[in-house]
Amino acid sequence: MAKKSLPSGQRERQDFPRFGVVYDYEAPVVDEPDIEVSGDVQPFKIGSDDLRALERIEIHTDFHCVTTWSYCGITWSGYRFRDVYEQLIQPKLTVGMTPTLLVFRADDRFRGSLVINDALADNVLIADTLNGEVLDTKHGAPLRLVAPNHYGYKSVKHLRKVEIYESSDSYRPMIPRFMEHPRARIAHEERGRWLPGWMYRYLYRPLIGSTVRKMNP
Ligand SMILES: Nc1nc2c(c(=O)[nH]1)N[C@H]1C(S)=C(S)[C@@H](COP(=O)(O)O)O[C@H]1N2
Ligand SMILES: [Mo]
Repeated sequence: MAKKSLPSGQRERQDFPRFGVVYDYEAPVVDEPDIEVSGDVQPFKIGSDDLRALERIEIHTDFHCVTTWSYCGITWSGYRFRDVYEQLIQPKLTVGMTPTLLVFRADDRFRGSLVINDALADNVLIADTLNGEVLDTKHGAPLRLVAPNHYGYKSVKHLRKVEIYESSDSYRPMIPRFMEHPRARIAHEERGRWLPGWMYRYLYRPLIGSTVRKMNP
């Protein structure tokens, strides 16, 4: 049988560990999570009922962390971010306003950004289930962004806020700048901003084991 091909520099693992930068966080149980929208728009909230009125979709995909581990064969379900944007956000924007950058903020203080066209891709989801189970703390309860074409750091867990900006000038990434690529497309190995993609593989690989142990005690 042909060997499954992974994106450049990625290695498959058999488990799907909790991973990331913030590890001392327990997601509170929230029955009806909402999402705040702000930035260059009058702030408002998207409620659980607003989300439920949208089409529920399911995607089958692999997950690729920038540190080079991949976990294959995941099913996420939730709401297509493009539907959220077109039906719930766009109508509130000032006419003539042209968003370029979206910032996603999490309850654990993590944040990530996507340029608008990447956020509106067909397979970007606000997910609330993983492999048929309600999302747990480990993988981003109660709602998480899932952006499968991008390295894991764009898939913000515990999503609380979406900020809409016309300019990306004032956005400060949470992770050090050289580790944050504005697009982070897996297909182009855009692991970070300044060094070539392959170079980050060697910087990051030694950190996987200790991070997995720290985050999955
Ligand atoms: N809120 C939040 N989202 C986050 C992170 C985090 O620390 N906090 N880490 C990111 C990174 S680097 C990765 S690889 C994935 C890991 O997702 P997982 O814990 O479901 O495996 O979450 C991303 N989203
Ligand atoms: Mo990651």
